[in-house]
Amino acid sequence: MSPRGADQAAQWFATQYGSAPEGVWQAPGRANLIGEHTDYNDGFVLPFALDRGTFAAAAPHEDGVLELTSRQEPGGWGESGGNRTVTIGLDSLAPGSVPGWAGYPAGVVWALRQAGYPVPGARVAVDSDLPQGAGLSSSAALECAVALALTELAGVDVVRPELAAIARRAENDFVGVPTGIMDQSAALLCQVGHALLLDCRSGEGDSVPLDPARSGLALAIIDTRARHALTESGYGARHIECEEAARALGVQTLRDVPGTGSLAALADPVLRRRARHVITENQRVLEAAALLRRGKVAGIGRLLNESHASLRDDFEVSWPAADVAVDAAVAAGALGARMMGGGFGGSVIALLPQDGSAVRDAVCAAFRDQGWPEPQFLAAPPSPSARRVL
Ligand code: GAF
Repeated sequence: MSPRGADQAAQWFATQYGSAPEGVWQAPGRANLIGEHTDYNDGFVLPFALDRGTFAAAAPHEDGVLELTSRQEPGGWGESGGNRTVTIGLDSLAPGSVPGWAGYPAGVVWALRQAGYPVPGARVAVDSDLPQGAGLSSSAALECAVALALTELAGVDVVRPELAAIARRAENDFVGVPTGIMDQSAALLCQVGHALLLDCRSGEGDSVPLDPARSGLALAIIDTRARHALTESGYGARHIECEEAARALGVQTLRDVPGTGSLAALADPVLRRRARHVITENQRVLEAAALLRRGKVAGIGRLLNESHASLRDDFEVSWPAADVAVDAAVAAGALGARMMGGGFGGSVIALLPQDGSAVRDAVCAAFRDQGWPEPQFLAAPPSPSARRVL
C-alpha cells in the first residue's frame, strides 16, 4: 500500500483531533480466488490480499473513551459539534449498541475486552481506498486495521489467527452479521505473491504461490457497481439453509458430507442444491490449490467457470450484472471468471491474458447494451496482509 495513503490517514487524524497519531496501520481488502460460502460450513477457501485497504491512524486516549472518525462516512450517529467524530464510552459497549460503520471498530474493542485483552481508550481516524459494498471485504479490513492498531498501542501481543477470530466476533456478535472467518483471515494472514489455502475447521492456513504473470496471465477484479450489504442480503438465509441441510444429512456441517452421492438422502430440492454447491466448491478449492502448487495457473480458469455456475444455479447468490460480466469476459478470451464474495452485488474475479483490453472492452460493451453504468476494473496483485505503515 502506498505510503501516500498512510500520510493521508495521518493528516486526517491531525485534522480531526488536532495532534499527530502515534502510528498508522493498514489492512487489505481481499479477493477470493475460489471457495465461496464454504467458510461457515467448516470448508476450504483460497483468498488473497489486495493492494488496497483500510487505514487506521490511532493514538491512545487519556480519558479512556473510544473516539472514531472516518473520511468516508458522515458522523451521523453521535456526531459532536462541527466535526465528524463518534465518541463511545468503553464501559457502555454492548452488542447492537453502536449503529452504522462505527459498530465495526467498536465491536473490535468489545471483542478484544471479552477475550481478556483490556485495550484502553483510543482516538482512531479511518481512511480507505477500497470501494465499499463491492464484495472486497471493506468491513473486515476496517476491523483488522483497528484490531492491529489497538493491540499494538496497548502493547499486547495477540497471534494473528486469534486476532482474526476476535475481529470475526466483532462482526458476528457485536454488529450481528453471521459471516465466516475467511475475510478476517485473509486480511491478517495472506502473504505477498501467494493465496491462502485455509481450512476453516482446523484454522490451518497454507500459503500457495499465486503468480499469474509467470504464465502470461493476470487476475482482474470487475466491480459491477451493483451494491450489496451482507446485513440486508440473503447471506444469513443461505447460512441457515446450510445448517438445515447438514442436520437433515446427520452431519455436524456440510464439510462432513463425503461427496454428492450422499445428496439423494435430502428430500428438499432447494437444500439439495445448496449442499451440492458447498460440496463441489470444496473440491474445486483443493483442486485449484493443487494446480497452483504445480504452477498451472491456466488450469484455474475452468474451476472459476464451474464455481460461477454453481453459485448462480445451485446456491442462487449471483446477480444479473455478475452473470453478464462473466459471460462477456469468457466470450472475449478470459480463461475463467466468477462472482466473488457473499453475492447479490459486488465484484467478479477473472483470469485474463496479460493484455486484458479485449475482455475489458467486451464487458464494458455488454454493460452499455444493458444500459448499466460502466463497471470498474481493478488490478489484483496478491499483496501483503495487515501491517503498520507509519
Ligand atoms: C462474505 C463473508 F464475510 C465471508 O465470511 C464468506 O462467507 C463470503 O461472503 C462468501 O464466501 O465475504
